[in-house]
Amino acid sequence: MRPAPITLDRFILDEQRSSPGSTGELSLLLVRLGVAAKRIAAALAGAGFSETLGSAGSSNVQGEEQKKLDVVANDILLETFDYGGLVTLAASEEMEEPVVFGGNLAEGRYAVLFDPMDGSSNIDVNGTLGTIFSIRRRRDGTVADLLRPGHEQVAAGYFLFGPAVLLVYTCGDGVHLFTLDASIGEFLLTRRGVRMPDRGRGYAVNEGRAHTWAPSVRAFVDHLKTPDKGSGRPYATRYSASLVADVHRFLLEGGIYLYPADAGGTGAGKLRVLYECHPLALVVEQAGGMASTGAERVLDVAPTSLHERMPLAIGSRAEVELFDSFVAKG
Ligand code: AFP
Repeated sequence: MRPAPITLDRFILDEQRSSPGSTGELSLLLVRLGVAAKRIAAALAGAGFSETLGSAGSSNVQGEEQKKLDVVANDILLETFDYGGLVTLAASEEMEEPVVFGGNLAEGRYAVLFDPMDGSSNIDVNGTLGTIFSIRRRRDGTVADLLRPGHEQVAAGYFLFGPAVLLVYTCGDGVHLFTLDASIGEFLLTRRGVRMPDRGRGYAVNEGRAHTWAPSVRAFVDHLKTPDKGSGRPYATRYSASLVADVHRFLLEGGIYLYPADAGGTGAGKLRVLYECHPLALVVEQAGGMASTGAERVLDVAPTSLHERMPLAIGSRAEVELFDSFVAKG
């Protein structure tokens, strides 16, 4: 007889049983995130005929255009956390202020941060998209609970909406990958304890913005493109306009994703510390990779405001260390 597939809920329950002192609340939250992933996947699949493609006619706190599906996914996630006494506070890239779940105030042990629809320029062209989430302990139930270094995350992960729907997460003891089996409507374990290759052959960066980068960043990217058989160069460009999609590729194949600071601007880059960088940094580190600002480990950064941005270099150890050495040389 073939072994029974391991569903997401079975996997999470087994993990819970093997961690002494666990209350089961985090398990429940992860199972609920699995349901949210299916709901968002259904909304994406039906967007072409339910008139949810295109702009919502509004902009988020950063002044970026909101797509209707940014709003739909944001609402689905808020509904996911709004009951059952698990989550006190939720903040997202799409909302100016965090939402406090009044009904959960007494018991909710967690605060959740998320980017509901990462890569939203891909929505209207049927490109790959993702949702990123970060789970933290609730402390005093205020925004200060969220402005903490990334290494304090209890769990983090993402959904990837590509040819298949994937759920990837870590609770700080390895990275596990699940694939949605649409025929039964369940996520099934496809890889336990994912390990990222130490080195890759690909890089992802928006080179159209090279004129805004510091000379050291340009020198690094030029280095990757300069042929040298011995060290596997030139690298291949792999940029999809979705951070989740690119990071997922490098998680499996090795390589580096970069969104450098705009040297002449704020020096902060585009990506949000809390909704994008911290959660993906935890996943990648747990798989043996690295995430750096060029000068600092991403997980050691504590932002001072909710929507703060940072430069990001994330991927295999060899390429991120090399990037850091280029930045250090100046
Ligand atoms: P959106 O979700 O607003 O499209 O941003 C996506 C993103 O944060 C990240 O997923 C991409 O890698 C990056 O921004 C794309 O930004 P550029 O359009 O500047 O290349």
